[in-house]
Amino acid sequence: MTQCISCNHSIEPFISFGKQPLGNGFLSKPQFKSEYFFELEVCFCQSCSLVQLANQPKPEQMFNDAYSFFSGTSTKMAQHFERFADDIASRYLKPHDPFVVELGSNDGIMLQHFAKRKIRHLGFEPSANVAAVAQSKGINTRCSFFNQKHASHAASEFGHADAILAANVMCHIPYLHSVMEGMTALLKPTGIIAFEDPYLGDIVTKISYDQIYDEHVSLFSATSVKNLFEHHGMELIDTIPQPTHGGSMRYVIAPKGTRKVASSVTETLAREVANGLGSLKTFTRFKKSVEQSRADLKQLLNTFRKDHKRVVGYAATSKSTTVINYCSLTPDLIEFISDTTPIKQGKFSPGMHIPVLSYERFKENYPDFALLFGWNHQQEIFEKEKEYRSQGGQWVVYVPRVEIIG
Ligand code: DWN
Ligand code: SAH
Repeated sequence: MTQCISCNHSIEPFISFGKQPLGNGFLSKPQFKSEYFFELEVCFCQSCSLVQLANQPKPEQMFNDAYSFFSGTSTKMAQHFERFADDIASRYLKPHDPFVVELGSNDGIMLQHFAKRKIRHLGFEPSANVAAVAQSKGINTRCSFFNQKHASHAASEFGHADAILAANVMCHIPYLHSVMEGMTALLKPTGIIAFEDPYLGDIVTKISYDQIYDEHVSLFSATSVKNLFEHHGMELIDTIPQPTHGGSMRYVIAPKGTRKVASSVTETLAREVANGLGSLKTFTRFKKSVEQSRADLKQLLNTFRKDHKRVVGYAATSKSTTVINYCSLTPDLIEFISDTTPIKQGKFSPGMHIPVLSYERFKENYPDFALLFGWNHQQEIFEKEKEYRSQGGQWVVYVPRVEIIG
């Protein structure tokens, strides 16, 4: 891609992470030989300010019947989605027979709260194995990608939606205009769209470059979201920062002129200008900080190896794939990665092939250092792992900087 997926303007590359495998491409030994790699390069659009990948694997390569991320693996995220659903229900749903649609509803972590209240709902979830979990809980889930065609079919089958929701999904979809057309066809004239994604502002300040991997084709800011939706007669009416995924932003959108625009929108847009999120220079500086972060992490892990310390990765996140491959973290630096997701256990990490083992393996034999790949869940994990620390175990984090937490 050399043109912006939002506005078609030409785009400027500013960092490459080199050849990278699929972020969630956990694999077994016989699959090593045929592993897929692509160049993970990131570009900036000077016209609409969207930060985006230059290339992305095909959606079906990433989202299929063996998708390895199940939303329900974090209890704090489960609470977050309950609050998200409550907020939408109280602020935007009419008392009479409302209808809610969610894109990327995964295992039903959010829609279950509408289902419980007997609110009509529909999830679009292309990854069949996670969709099946939602279906087994009685949540109406269509196993397909959301696009213009499927949205129009849903509108004729179920009627128009009062709210269209998405969490950590919009940033995954390259065919933005098909999604926009689908949303406008499906939404009631009085309806709203609310979606949240990792926020570009946080990624830049925290140097959380691991939010960049195959699935995340866009890194949104309020400016780029506003520009995208304006093309389709929609208006950004609220921006609400979220602590999830290391710093996210919830965007609320409505057909132009139908609702009051909150003062947060002007404030967020102004802050983005002040923080240089519309300037290529910011991203060339970001590249330097990313390189420094890599050097610091490698140096620390090399010292541990020299001192014969045991290092284990904690949580085989999709994000860890970028860090592991960009920093060349080989299995001699990290003994294994502990993860609670059964589908990942017994497999190997994408690219560097570090074994992924069960959480019990971590508990049975604490390492000297645990490298926190699930840094966005730090609070939840530190609460759970008090015992590890009390026995002298130490954490290594790399966001916002490489440091040891004893
Ligand atoms: O955008 C995306 C977000 C929503 O989820 C997707 N593209 C994929 C995925 O990203 P991720 O894998 O980086 O998400 P998390 O939530 O940071 O990490 C989830 C992984 O961490 C799971 O494999 C489970 C594991 N985990 C663990 O082993 N112990 C998580 C917690 C909280 C734990 O205590
Ligand atoms: N909303 C959940 C899941 C996020 S992971 C959460 O925040 O925890 C991203 C999800 O989007 C995956 O379940 C993936 O299968 C789904 N997805 C990817 N492309 C999609 C598309 N075009 N339409 C709907 N869902 C999509």
